[in-house]
Amino acid sequence: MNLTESLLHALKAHGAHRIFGIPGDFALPYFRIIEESAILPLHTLSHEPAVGFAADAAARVQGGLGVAAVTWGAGALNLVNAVAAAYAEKSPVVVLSGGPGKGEARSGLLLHHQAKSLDSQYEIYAEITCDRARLDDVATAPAAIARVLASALRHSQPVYIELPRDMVGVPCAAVQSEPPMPVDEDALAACVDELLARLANARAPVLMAGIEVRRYDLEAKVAELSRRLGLPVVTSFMGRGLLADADAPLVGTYMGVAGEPEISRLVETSDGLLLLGEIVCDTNFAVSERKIDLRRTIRALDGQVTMGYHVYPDIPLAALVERLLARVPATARRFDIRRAAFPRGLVTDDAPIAPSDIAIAINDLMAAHGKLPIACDIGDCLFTAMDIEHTALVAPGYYATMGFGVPAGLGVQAATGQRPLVLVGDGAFQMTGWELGNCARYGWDPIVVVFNNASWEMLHTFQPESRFNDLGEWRFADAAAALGGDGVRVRTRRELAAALADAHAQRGRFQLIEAMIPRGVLSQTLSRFVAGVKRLSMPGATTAGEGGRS
Ligand code: TPW
Ligand code: MG
Repeated sequence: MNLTESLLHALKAHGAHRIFGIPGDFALPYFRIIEESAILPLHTLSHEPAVGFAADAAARVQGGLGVAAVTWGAGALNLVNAVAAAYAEKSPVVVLSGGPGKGEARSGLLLHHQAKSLDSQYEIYAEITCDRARLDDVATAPAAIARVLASALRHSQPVYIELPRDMVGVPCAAVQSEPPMPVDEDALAACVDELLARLANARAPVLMAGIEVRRYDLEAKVAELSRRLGLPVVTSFMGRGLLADADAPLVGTYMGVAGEPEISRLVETSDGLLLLGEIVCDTNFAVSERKIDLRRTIRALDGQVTMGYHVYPDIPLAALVERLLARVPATARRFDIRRAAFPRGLVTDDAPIAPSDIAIAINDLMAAHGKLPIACDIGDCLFTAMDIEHTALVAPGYYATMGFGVPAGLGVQAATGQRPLVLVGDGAFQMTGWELGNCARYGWDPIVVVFNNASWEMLHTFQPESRFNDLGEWRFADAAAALGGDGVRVRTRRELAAALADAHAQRGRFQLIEAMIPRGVLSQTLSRFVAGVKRLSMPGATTAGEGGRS
């Protein structure tokens, strides 16, 4: 076995199912071994950001590890934003990068793709990964691989592995996985005691499920726990899509002033808010009407549990949830949760399309034909998604990078085999929509809805006086056939409903629906979100809706 095969077997053993990548000369040797060994399938895409987003989404929906394989310098540095997104949102993406061989490092010449020094890339990645290794010694490589992959799974964050190009074929021992980290049972017991006592003393406890619940594959267990504890469950904006198919008393999504008032009241007046795996960030909490006093919450995140001023370090979320389940007896307790109904029944007339019409049309489609997983970009499409039935959703809800939606949809379909629905704005589609051209080679056939308002509308809403947020009106639907799919541009609600039905009926080619939305027409959630952000955190700014538009 050579070094690359040893690495590929270890990736597979740690839960990697496929590799997304783009080669280069520093990467050709290890890409050859990826292809010829066939240990993991390889999907090449067109631009490295998409490689990162697809690998991230695959890890989010399937669990295990996502793998993004690139060349040194131009490739790996193109991937940085996607890996930063995965770091922030805790998606375990393994970055594989080729690298200069040892001899080349001593040549005295600057190497192509070199930024500042031969170590620049490694150091840049130190900032956005939780562990790293350069495999320049076969004696230590197996242990280094084991350590790095264990770190990725333990922290649910990206890691970086560099393969010097003269090392990839060198004979190498197999990787022995690291044993799981032991948990201090006494600390765990004390933590669970205190947590249950706090919940028992609370008048109105609430469980907020965050993304770590999904990352550590705990959805069914957390659903069971919430039933046993009799806790109503909400997700954050970022956690939307969690527990969509679990039997949990899920009330809905907390979005402060942007969301449903009843859910906001439930969360903001709770005296026992249990934040399980929730990233405490501004998109989740900055728009609270009544500021949530975090000292009064119970937080389990990043392998530690915090209650008031008590911190229990080294308590993995999985161990906490399992111990809670062991302590809380199973009851047949059932309680009614009033969940707001999502809008259905699109009026199929000749009125122009508003974002909320797209949500209704999708709810109608899923009611008729079953749910589809959604990959969503940032922009009004993500706020619109809050009006769509609970279904599996991947989206950059916190890091908020544009360009995620289309490649994430490809990652979802590659990983799950399910046909995804991609929701994306025209601005974001300009960034990575081109990746749809890769669908034909792999048999992927996502349904893509482009919210085309010829605008960076979300930015326009924050700063209506600026004209630079107006975009050209690109004809995206016309480009679909050239990329191997079918495209249609729709302007009315009647056309929208028909286009969705047609797209659903057509399998085997990607289906692009370009929904033309008049500038300035927003989803209600985005309008309330922007107004809330301005009122609560940008005092003095003009409010949404002010300012003219030509
Ligand atoms: C990689 C900043 C946040 S939202 C937005 C921008 C430019 C406009 C999105 O336009 P789009 O959607 O896609 O047409 P909509 O509904 O607002 O019209 N660069 C990156 N990520 C982010 N978030 C930005 C810039 C931004
Ligand atoms: Mg737009």
